[in-house]
Amino acid sequence: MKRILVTGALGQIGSELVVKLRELYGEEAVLATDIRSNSSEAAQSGPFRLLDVTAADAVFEAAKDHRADTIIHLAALLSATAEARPLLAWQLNMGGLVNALEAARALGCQFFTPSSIAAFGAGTPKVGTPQDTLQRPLTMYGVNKVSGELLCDYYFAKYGLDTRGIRFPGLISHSAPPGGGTTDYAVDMYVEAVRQGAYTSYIAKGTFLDMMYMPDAIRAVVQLMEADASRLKHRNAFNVTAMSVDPEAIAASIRRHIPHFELDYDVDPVRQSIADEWPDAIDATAAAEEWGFRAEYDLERMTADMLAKLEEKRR
Ligand code: AKB
Repeated sequence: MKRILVTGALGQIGSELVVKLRELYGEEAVLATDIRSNSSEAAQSGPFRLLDVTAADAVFEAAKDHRADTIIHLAALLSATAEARPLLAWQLNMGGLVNALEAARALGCQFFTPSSIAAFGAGTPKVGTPQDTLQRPLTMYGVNKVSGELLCDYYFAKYGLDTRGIRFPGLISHSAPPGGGTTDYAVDMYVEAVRQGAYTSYIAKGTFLDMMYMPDAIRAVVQLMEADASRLKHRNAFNVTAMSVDPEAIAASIRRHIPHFELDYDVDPVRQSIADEWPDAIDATAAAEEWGFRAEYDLERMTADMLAKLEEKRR
């Protein structure tokens, strides 16, 4: 029987992951934690505890009190916020990670934390970005993600801690909104398409980025955590993707359901320069070979589901 502690549980990934984990392992098995509470299903459907991940003792106590055997560490600032507040990003993203790893080490927990396509950077091949390649990002978030990957590999090599991670692309979901990311434009486009039939994108036409629908991302976490360790040649962290799209491709897909949808542009130089550093389309062969992951939602299937769910919410 699993006992899971989730940090950053009320963020974009956590809100859906906690619900799924409770479905799979039981409500009481999953302790959701976050710096603040809200009325979401993740906060209300099982145990919840306020937790600031920069407080090492509090992270350890939360994991110990819950008798956790697994820590899923999600609390972090995303790329655009991290670029605006780099020192805070270092303190939260790296400080929180090392505190969560230390709690996992002390209690012998299996460990998951997400990395990102932001872990690539200048000099990384942009198309077919390999699993193992040059990683020299120029953003604070990217620096945090590469450092985090290395730190998690270190805990595996040095202490035998069962650390596992995924380099997520932009994640698209209809429940909890993302906050402070560069790929958030894609989520905003769907929301505004349903709300007002128009969207102004801060990311330029022709900027291709990997994306994935949240149900695939949630399945990926569960599948990787349950994967047979003897098959894993990599650990921190696996490339995964479902599609490579630019704003025009998403708009064209939306227009198949909302023909009058209008897209225009007012490019934000900061977020555009972050996006320009990231790959256009990554190679996810290692995830397929080592733990059998394949995304189920392509752009058209995701668009149909997103728009239907957003419409349902408006009613
Ligand atoms: C962001 O845009 O910062 C995130 C990411 C790709 O890691 N969605």
